[in-house]
Amino acid sequence: MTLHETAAPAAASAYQKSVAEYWNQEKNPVNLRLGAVDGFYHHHYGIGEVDWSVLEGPEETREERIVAELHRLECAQADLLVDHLGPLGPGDRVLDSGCGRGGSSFLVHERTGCQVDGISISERQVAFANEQAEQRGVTGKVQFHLKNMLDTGFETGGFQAIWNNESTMYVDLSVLFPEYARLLKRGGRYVTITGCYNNAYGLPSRAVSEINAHYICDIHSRSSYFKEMSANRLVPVSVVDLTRDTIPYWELRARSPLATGIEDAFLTAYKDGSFQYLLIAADLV
Ligand code: GPP
Ligand code: MG
Repeated sequence: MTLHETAAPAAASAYQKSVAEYWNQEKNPVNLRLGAVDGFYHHHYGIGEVDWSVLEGPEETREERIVAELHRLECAQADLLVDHLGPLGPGDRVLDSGCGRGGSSFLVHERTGCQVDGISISERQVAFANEQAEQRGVTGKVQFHLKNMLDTGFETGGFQAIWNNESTMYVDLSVLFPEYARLLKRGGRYVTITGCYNNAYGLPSRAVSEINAHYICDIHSRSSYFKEMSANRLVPVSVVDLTRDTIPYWELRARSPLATGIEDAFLTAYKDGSFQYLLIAADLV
């Protein structure tokens, strides 16, 4: 592996330190209980129709059924993202930027056999994900690093694909995309699934601001993605509005014992049109 380690710490600014601290402390059952279903620990939301029958049946196993159903919807979201990464094989290297506990990285490796590097500014997430890699026997094929996605120190042109699964709202896109234009091979693929505020509607609504405060993030406008991509040789090949597909996940989560308190803000923002859940896939030209 060729790495040019950066001298700067992964979390350099006061803002980045507060984000790292949030994720170092985070132990939400809605993430840990879902991950324990099959060992894919995700930090993103779900898509697809809910099987509402999970709320019926024996009371003692109700929570277990809800956990499995929320996890199924989150896995469907990850599968959709991987579907957009383009053809990948064991000879390819890919980057999971903002990897969380590594769920998407392991899925990509399992589906394609490619070498995966995941990066996070949270020491705990990186340690958790590397522990998972060891348990799965894929150390050396799937590796996690304490790194800042704005300044990774990885070699130029080494990656066939890069993705952000709900992590671009923690960084300035005008700094992020030049780094991706450097890291990707020419013709390589970038995919993001993200929540963005709908600036056809106006500035961020109160519900969007609540989401920002909850996660210490800064949700970008829809147009900023396209503006910053086109400024950095990233040409969209697919744009999928997943807003309608993610609402059922939030409806079920709001009615589950694993709700964290942010469910109503998501439902309000998605339903009033001020917020959109988008997949954007782009090629580096
Ligand atoms: C979910 O992580 C994603 C984020 C925190 C980034 C914000 C995403 C937006 C679309 C605005 P998680 O799975 O750790 O969150 P939770 O604990 O709420 O399930
Ligand atoms: Mg979650």
